[in-house]
Amino acid sequence: MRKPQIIIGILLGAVLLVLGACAPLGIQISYIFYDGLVARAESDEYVEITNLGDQAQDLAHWELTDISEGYPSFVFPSYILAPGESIRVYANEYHPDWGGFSFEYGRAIWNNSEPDVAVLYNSQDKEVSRKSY
Ligand SMILES: [Ca+2]
Ligand SMILES: [Ca+2]
Repeated sequence: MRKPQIIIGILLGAVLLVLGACAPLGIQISYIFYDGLVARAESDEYVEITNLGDQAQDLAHWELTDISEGYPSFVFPSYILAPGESIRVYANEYHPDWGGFSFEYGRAIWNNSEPDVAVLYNSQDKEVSRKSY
């Protein structure tokens, strides 16, 4: 009675593959507020990053970049992002309630008519999340 065991083995493998694909999402770029209300400079544009996983993550040396132009980039200081928590990286505003992160960029970053792509890299330069709008 070998065959049932092989079939069960294959089924188990398939289940594990599906579970792997549904693994916790971890840290994600959850939203890009690209059409700022502040005229011209759009300093209130922001990228929101959310911890959808179940583990806290230190963002030290993580990097957020507009890869459509290749700039600007923001490198995070040490900050523990708790499960379920969201932070924002503003174009050029300071909002302590959202972590107080800013590109400190004098012009609009996120193109209103031709969507840009934001990418988040971890401290090993590995892509963690990518989002457009
Ligand atoms: Ca914009
Ligand atoms: Ca841009």
